[in-house]
Amino acid sequence: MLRSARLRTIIHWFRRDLRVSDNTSLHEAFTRSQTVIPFFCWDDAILRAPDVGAARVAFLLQSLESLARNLEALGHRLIVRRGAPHEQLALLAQEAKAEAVFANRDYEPYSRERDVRVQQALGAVGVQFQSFKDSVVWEEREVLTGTGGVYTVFTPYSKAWRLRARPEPRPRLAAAKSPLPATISSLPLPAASADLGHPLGHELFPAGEKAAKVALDAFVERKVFGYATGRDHPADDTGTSRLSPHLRFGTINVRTLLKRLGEARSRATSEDERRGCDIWESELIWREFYAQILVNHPHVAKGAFRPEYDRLEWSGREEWFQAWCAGMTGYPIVDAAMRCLNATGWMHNRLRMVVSMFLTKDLLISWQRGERYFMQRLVDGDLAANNGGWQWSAGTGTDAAPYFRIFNPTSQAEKFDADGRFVRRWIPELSGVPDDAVHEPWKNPLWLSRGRYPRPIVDHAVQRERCLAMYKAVRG
Ligand code: FAD
Ligand code: FO1
Repeated sequence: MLRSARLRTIIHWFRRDLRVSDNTSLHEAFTRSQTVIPFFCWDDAILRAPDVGAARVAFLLQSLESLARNLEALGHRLIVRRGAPHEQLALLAQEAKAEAVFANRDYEPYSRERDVRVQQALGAVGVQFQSFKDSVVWEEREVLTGTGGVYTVFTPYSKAWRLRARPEPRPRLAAAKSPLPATISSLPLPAASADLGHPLGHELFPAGEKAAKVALDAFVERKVFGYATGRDHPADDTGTSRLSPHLRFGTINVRTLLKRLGEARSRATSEDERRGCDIWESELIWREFYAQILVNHPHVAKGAFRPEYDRLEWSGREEWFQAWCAGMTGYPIVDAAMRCLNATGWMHNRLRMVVSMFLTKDLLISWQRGERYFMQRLVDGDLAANNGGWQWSAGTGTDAAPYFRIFNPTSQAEKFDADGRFVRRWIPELSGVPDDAVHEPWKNPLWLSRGRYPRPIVDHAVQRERCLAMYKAVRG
């Protein structure tokens, strides 16, 4: 009924879709009403959660500033309030005499519970709540196996995903049909993330819809063609798109990415270039894969995908965890990656794999502690992707790397940071060490005595055997 009816006033509730272009719910709210109220609610339940950190709060705040400006340029006005969303929405809907609240769906356990509360509170005051698929191309139970089951292995999932048509981006929001009454008040946006309890100790990752477009343009115009190899070199800041924070907060949508990727692929002039495009598409499919794992198997947010691995007996020491967090393990590639994360909120995918394997399989510390630390620090921290990545590395997940696949941090470093450029950028103590020793400075004690760089806190070969024994114990 709601679908065909045209309403007077609809609230579009922004959560992690902070853009005016290619936004399903916003577009629907606009076309189905005379007045759309763009709304954001500061939610203390999220802001005070233990896995939320300054990098993301600052990114969110800057993206909201840019969203507010973009809306204003179109004659719309962003309304910001603070409190429990179900209370704030019910109040605003009554105040503005809105008939409905529209939002784009999110699949995290908290979102789902929150949205049920919102629907009930709105229902109690006669306001409808409608949600839309937007952040993924295919959600929940749309890509299924031949027997109607949920895929738990990536390769067949991605094959089924690729067989389907790519959706077109939605139209950009148009100019407001009528201005919002001045009586509808809004809180000003805080000046800094510190005002929301999250002081940022480093530079801001470029945020907002325009920054997302700049990153996408730069990547699909050139770098995507070399992605097959370019994606594996952490010292190259442009080898991957760096769009993950934008996908995470919806300052750009995957439909727009796929459209631009399709155009780039048609311009490719070699098999290698087409391969680069196809591999990049696979990464976007990984994102969807983990989103549908989280929604169909929500227990992964609390434990191993394969429950037998909840019995693993992690024996790593607390001081090893502290050394890992601080980038002081004595393994240069691990330490450089962790220092980069701490100083910027960002870490390259190859390094995320290296440090997560190292924490779980060398330091024998639970993947869940690493998962939490990443969520606190990452600017793109996303429950589904982060959990999927950690469980992959720990070997406890869906497409898990088998438990006996254990990266050797030194060979990873020699392969993917051959000249030590990345390591030197983050570990000034190793600046004078020659290239052929930079990944194993302990082999020449002179290098260690010059700076204050530590010896390795564990021996990889010894820990590898311990790790195998730990996993075998629960596999019976
Ligand atoms: P590109 O290489 O340009 O890829 C394009 C997009 O595809 C990314 O922006 C991202 O949205 C998606 N993508 C790429 N790889 C993956 C992947 N393996 N899983 C899911 N989506 C992927 N990604 C997050 O977005 N948030 C996280 O919290 C997160 N935590 C991770 C933790 C671990 C332990 C590991 C191993 C990986 C994690 N990833 C996470 C996946 C991946 O590392 C990042 O998406 C990627 O580094 C982002 O860089 P980019 O935007 O330049 O990626
Ligand atoms: N969404 C909100 O609607 N309000 C917030 O105050 C808010 C803060 C926030 C902080 C860090 C972060 O990573 C995400 C944040 N989000 C916020 C977005 C959040 O991911 C979505 O609301 C999800 O739907 C929650 O599950």
